[in-house]
Amino acid sequence: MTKPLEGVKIIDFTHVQAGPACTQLLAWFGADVIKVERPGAGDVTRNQLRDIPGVDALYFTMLNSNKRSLTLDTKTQDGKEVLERLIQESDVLVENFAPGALDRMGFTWERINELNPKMIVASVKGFSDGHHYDDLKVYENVAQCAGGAASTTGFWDGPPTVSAAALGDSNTGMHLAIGILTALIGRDKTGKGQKVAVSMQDSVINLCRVKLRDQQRLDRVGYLEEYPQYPHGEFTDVVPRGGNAGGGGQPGWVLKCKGWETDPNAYIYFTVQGHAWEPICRAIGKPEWIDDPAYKTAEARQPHIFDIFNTIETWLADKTKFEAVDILRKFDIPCSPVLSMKEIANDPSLRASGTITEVQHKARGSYLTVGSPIKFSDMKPEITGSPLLGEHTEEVLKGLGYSFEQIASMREAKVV
Ligand code: CAO
Repeated sequence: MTKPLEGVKIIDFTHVQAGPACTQLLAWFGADVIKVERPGAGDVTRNQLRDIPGVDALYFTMLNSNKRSLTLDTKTQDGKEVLERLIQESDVLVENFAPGALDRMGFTWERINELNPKMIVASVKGFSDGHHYDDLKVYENVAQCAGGAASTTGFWDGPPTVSAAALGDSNTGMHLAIGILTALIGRDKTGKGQKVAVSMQDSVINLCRVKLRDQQRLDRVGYLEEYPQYPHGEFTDVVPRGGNAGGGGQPGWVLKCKGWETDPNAYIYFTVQGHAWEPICRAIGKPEWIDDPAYKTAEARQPHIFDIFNTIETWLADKTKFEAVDILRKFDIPCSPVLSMKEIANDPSLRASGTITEVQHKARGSYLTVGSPIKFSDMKPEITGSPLLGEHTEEVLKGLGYSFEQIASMREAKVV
């Protein structure tokens, strides 16, 4: 099956998570992604949090599938020449070095554009160009704090909290992938490459859009009716942390199910959808609430919404989270069990759809990874194992016209 990005050649100058998540996605869809790594060392995640001594860590294998690996010291003269040849025949260069690193290496946008005017140069940085923090190095949690996620996540009586979801890293990589694909379509029309830049702060802010909505509502009316602080608690002039409240007009909360005393994930998320009040009452055995003026409307319910949640928890006490959802789904109530990573890893539906997939790796054997969350009617991305460090160095250099002797001498000089 031909994949849509076949024929697109990508120089993958990325490391850690934000950049690799982007190029991995493009590789799944058919792009030839050549990961350029320092000889002898490679992407730092190859060594981070290893579970098998001497074998690439899962941090690396789960973010670098379907790629080729070229080792190259791009600070040497020979290494720069190899990179120049690669640039001349590639479509996209993706990087997420610290600010200025590519320029210091001698590959400014102007130089790359001179070598290949059709080249798209895509970058992830912590903060956008010109921002007063644009010199900072940034990792995931730094971005979550800078992007408004941490100040609005957690409970009101606790500190700002970061999410386990990679809002700063993988999310930024997904934004960058959209930017690259847009630039590729643009290039079809203009024949010219361009620079595409995404900052981690901006990508987090993009996902915190509803919190900026809330700040403006708070500025205007002084309270936020869907937050647990309303109507009994206090609001200041900044959006507070709302615990597990729903972010829209539908109140919701994480509720205890049977076994919560010993199982940290014996919970469901329960949503009180306004127009579904009647089925909710029927589902939880409270038909008398349907027409009770104290419960009938969302406004009437809000002052005692936590009493309502407590009543639902009483109903849930003898049901596992899966049993509860099986009952509630019949009443069309938006809900889900709180799933542990173990449950996700073994979920038959996720295995069948390819969202969780088992991949073979030359040194580690099989491992689980997250496959494509994007499903196509005409393509099923096949996820292959990540490359060993420098596995494709010779193949790539030969493709660039280097002879066996030249490659051997570069190896000798530790250029590759
Ligand atoms: N050959 C020779 N040199 C290479 C090379 C290669 N193949 N690959 C990288 N290098 C060099 C870089 O040129 C840089 O050299 P200089 O500092 O002398 O210019 C050096 O290696 C280190 O790069 P770095 O500063 O990017 O790496 P770091 O570990 O110090 O910082 C990080 C890591 C992630 C904080 C930083 O890269 C960064 O802020 N990136 C942008 C934001 C980002 O993507 N963060 C997400 C990371 S995922 O959590």
